[in-house]
Amino acid sequence: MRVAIIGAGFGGLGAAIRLKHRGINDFVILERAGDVGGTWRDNTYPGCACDVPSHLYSYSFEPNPYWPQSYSGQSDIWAYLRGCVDRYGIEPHLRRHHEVREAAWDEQHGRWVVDTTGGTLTADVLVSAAGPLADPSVPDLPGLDSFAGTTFHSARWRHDHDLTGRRVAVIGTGASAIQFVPQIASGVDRLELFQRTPPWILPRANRRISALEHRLFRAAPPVQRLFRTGVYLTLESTAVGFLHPSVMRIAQRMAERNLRRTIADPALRARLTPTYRMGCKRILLSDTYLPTLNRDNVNVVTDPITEIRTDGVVTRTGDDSTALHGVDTIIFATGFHTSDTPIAERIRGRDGTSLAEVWQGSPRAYLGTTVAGFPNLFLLLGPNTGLGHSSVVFMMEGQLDYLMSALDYLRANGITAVEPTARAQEEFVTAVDRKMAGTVWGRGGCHSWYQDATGRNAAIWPGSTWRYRQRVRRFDPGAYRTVAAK
Ligand code: N01
Repeated sequence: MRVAIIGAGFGGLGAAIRLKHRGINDFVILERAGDVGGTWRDNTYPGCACDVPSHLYSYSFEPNPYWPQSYSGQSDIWAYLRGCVDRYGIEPHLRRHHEVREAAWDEQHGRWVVDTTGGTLTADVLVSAAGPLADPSVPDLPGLDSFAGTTFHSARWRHDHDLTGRRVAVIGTGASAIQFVPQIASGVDRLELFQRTPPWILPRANRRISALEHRLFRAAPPVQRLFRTGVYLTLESTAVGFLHPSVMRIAQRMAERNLRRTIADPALRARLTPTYRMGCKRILLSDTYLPTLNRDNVNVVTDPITEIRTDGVVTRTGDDSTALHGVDTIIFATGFHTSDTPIAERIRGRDGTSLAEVWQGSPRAYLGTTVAGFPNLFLLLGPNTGLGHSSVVFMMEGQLDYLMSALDYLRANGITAVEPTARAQEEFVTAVDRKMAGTVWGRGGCHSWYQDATGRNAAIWPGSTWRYRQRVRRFDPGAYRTVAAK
């Protein structure tokens, strides 16, 4: 059995390691870039770090006793992933600079034909670990091409462009912006921060992990496992708030107090106060973002952007006139192509139709992992497997359990291919939607990247992670149509 994995980030490397554990060595990882790491390779903006505690945001089968901080930075996480490549002997399976141009199911031979920039190959099973937050999204603002200065997206930081003394526009105030704005504000001449919707922000409470703890975790792995379980249970208990919006009001009051304590100017505070219920967009953690907005050289602009001119960003002011915010650099912190991820246009199923064509802007999958019409395709962090409260690595490991169990089933029963029935998939999606309706993410809460083109929340798993892990613990052939080997 040959497996092709798309992407060498957390998901793809995790799949590779689990395949090796299972004794399956005939696999390749197709990586479009020159190195592994996925989002932790690409996002190098100042202050980039994980907002999930490191001991949980790492593989359960590869604990790292030496995480330097409770919320580790990009370089430590990237180093951890590269270390996994060495420790598990993944290098021979890696195909760098192999961007998938098309992966099409060949019904006649019962296999995937994968066309990449480095050549064509075939595989029995295709695992897409391309990542839900891999392709930066830059809004199509009128006049953007005419801008005379420098523009870039936060996920493609231009380290060759010194920001010292510059007039900088930052567009967007999500998880990325709140991490780098405090890092750059003191060095720039002026920072114009364009906020469309204010985020809810809670204190981050990061801390350095002591040398004593490192020694303890190294010497006694069960202690580290216990610690990880403690972190997991703490985060998992916050799920109650997301599932029952009334409980979330307590956290909302904490965030309001945080805002009152930090921002003295009532006009600025009003602009920074969200008007939607907490949790329906990602809750952000920072101790430095709000204080930075008090700086004299930082201006929070809440008027809508109408166009970009050669010398700056134009907004429509309250009295219906316009204002030009003169800048020489524009940084887009405007998120990613999520429900319209490019890889979906490149994966073609049994009848030649692409995932994007089937989904029509509204991604759906059985257990967020397999898709009707796409035999032997497994998605890691597919639709409705993202989280607002805990570690997606935990969810992804559940999907890897499911994948391994499915491969066992194929091998043990001489089956060429499995594909979920349309009915099983629809029932799963309906159950997810029903559950979602009562949560903080239900329709009508707020607009966020969690929603797809139809307004459906296609990103979040609306339940406990434990429940999801139970669902994907074992492959369930009853939900599948199977094709026996010829
Ligand atoms: O992107 P976002 P991000 N005009 O989509 C605004 C993960 N992550 O890169 O809210 C003006 O959250 C948009 O405004 P609005 C994490 O899962 C994790 O910051 O849509 N503004 C918003 O303010 C996160 O959720 C870590 O009204 C426009 C911002 O741009 C996900 O990545 C760290 C606009 C986009 O925010 C994405 O975060 C960083 C327009 N046309 C990121 N279009 C960790 O710590 C968009 N915006 C693990």
